[in-house]
Amino acid sequence: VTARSYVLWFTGLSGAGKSTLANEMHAMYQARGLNSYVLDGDRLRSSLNRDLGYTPNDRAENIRRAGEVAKILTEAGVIVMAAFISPYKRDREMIRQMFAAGTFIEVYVQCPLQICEARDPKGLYKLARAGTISDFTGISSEYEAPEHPEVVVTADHMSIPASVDHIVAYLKQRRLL
Ligand code: GGZ
Repeated sequence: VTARSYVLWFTGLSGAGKSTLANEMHAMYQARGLNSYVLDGDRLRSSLNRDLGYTPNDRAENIRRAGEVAKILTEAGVIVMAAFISPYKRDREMIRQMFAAGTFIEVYVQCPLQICEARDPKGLYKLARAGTISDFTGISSEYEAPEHPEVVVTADHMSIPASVDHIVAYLKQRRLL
């Protein structure tokens, strides 16, 4: 029996751990023989969305296209992990509307700005503070935290395996796994 497909939509600041978590979830699905795919903002921005920047309008379009791709993949039976900052509530709600009820699962990867900035895996926060990068989320561009996400992982308190377990427990309770 094939499980109903769905999208796990990871939202959070740069450096919060969205991509890492998405990739760990992918490994978990693989181990269970389930077909899943990671759609990553960073990756799409060098391909499908390479014409887009970081203005609110460009982010909206980035998220819209990502949502359409996620939709196509779920229609093909693939479980999708989408990892995008997706800072605006309006854009996330727009994507949610594209999916059948219960098949869009918003996962808030919550991590204080100070910790993301201390991690600064790509040195982008430093560049943003210096003004070299403009419209940087958390520094010079807004992040609207989700009010009613299906799942919250606190990236600064939970280990990666604990975060995966937490999402898995949610999916099991929903009978999606
Ligand atoms: C935010 C930026 C910016 C600005 C470059 N603001 O952590 P990363 O580096 O690897 O991933 C981030 C990625 C953000 O792309 P998304 O498609 O997820 O953003 S959104 O959902 O808001 O459309 C970050 C890098 O691009 N990056 N400049 N100004 N992140």
